[in-house]
Amino acid sequence: MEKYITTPIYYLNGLPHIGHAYTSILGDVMKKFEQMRGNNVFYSTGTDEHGQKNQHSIEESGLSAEEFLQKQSDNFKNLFVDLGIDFDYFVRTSKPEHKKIVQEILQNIYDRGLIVKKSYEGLYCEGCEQFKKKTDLDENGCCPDHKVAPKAISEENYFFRLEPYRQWLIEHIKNNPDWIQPAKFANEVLGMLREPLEDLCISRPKSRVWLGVELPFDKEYVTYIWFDALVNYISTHNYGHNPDFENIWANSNHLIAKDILKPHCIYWPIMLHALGLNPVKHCFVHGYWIGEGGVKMSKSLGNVVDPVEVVNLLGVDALRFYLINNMTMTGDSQISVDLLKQGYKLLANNIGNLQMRVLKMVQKSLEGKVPSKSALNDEDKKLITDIAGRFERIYSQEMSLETVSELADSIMKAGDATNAYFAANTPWVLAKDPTQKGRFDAVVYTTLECLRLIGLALYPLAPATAEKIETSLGIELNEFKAEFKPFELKEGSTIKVGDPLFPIVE
Ligand code: ME8
Repeated sequence: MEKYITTPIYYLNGLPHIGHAYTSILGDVMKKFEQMRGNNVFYSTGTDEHGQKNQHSIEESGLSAEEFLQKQSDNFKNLFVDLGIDFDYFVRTSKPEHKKIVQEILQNIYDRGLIVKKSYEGLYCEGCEQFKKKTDLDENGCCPDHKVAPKAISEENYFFRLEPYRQWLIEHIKNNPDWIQPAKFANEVLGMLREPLEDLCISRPKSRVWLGVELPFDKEYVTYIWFDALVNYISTHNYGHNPDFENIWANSNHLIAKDILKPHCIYWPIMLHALGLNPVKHCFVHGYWIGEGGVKMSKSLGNVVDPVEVVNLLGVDALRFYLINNMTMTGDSQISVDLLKQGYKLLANNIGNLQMRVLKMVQKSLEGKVPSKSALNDEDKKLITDIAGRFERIYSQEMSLETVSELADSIMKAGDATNAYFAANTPWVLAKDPTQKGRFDAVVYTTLECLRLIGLALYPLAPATAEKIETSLGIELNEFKAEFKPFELKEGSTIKVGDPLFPIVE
């Protein structure tokens, strides 16, 4: 089956940070997870290159719009490549192919009388690129996310009516409980749908915003950034010109954080419905990374986690693993360089240590060859089949936030169980006693076989480490598949002791 995974497309007014890195890593983890299950996946991520916020940054930069957008977009793309993210398409909304489809969609709904022009007064938050109601603001009259008072704006604009679709959307949420996951976010959307929906302002006069897609029916205006940006999910597959489009869309999955729930779960499904398309199949919503101690990350507090710094210090795989293992499903999650270092140490002490100890033993006492499995006892077999069974069960499920987090957790648990088994069976004592040769072989085989299964399961989260583990066991894998058949490690294969998986860092 072909699956389609998307991330938000990110604004270019700053450098990519840990939050952007997380969602795009999550998409890659889900892609690899599904590929291991035998599915084809098309994965897109990218940058949102229009709107007032980007426009102000261009004006401040002294660069031309094209130069600025290229430079900033490359920062995201290069970081994602460095993080091992295997995207199939990098969205840039400044591409002509995308702009053309935005205009075709606008013309379509305009011709069908779904857009009206009227004058409007409202409070605009540039940070959110959204109009705000007074009830959306905090006690100081500021946007709760950006802590800035929105600007009063009065102008003539084009509007798309959302209210006629409200009841349909409520029914869709109720009839499709796995659409918005976790369910608490579906409830949040249902809460937003309790009140009538205001018309969505879909234009901006060029006198105020010049960075955008021109309205096809009025050259004095550009398209509202959200209307333009959301279309990326279908322009990527050449909507309106691709006979295979509906098949791809039928298995689509959005990954977003809670900050952009409303555009994705209210504006976007209604836009799609107006076009005669179904909403995305699943919308996975995650919480926010916040600084240690529960404070918001901010430059002034000096607690912003820079993904490039973390990669230089701890490597890509430790960052990927930490992010997937530590995002809680229930709320926000804390992150700092210190917490990441602790996560790194846990990995080093668990999987890193297990691999090094057992391989050194094979090198020293078994001439570097995988020993026989002929004398495995019930305890050995149970450890192996339990670990294989747990991974098998996880990989039998479809990808979701819960599945990938459960995967990370089960890898740590399998590592703990194997380390405990190794310590309890004292193979270094058995090695010295020739009468215990059968037992020694069985303990070492069991440990190696558990390590093989752990390496296989680890691939989506830490691909380079997974490859190193398999190679160290003498296995040449061209492709990682979710096949957790136990006792597959071949007797007599030559192991390779390489560098530690997670070397000590200062
Ligand atoms: O909203 N923790 O772009 P954006 C976790 N262009 N994830 C975070 C995060 C944090 N602290 N900060 C950001 C936009 N993210 C629009 C999207 S889509 C059609 C248009 C991630 O640059 C998370 O995925 O503000 C969040 O939803 C997204 O970045 C917002 O990125």
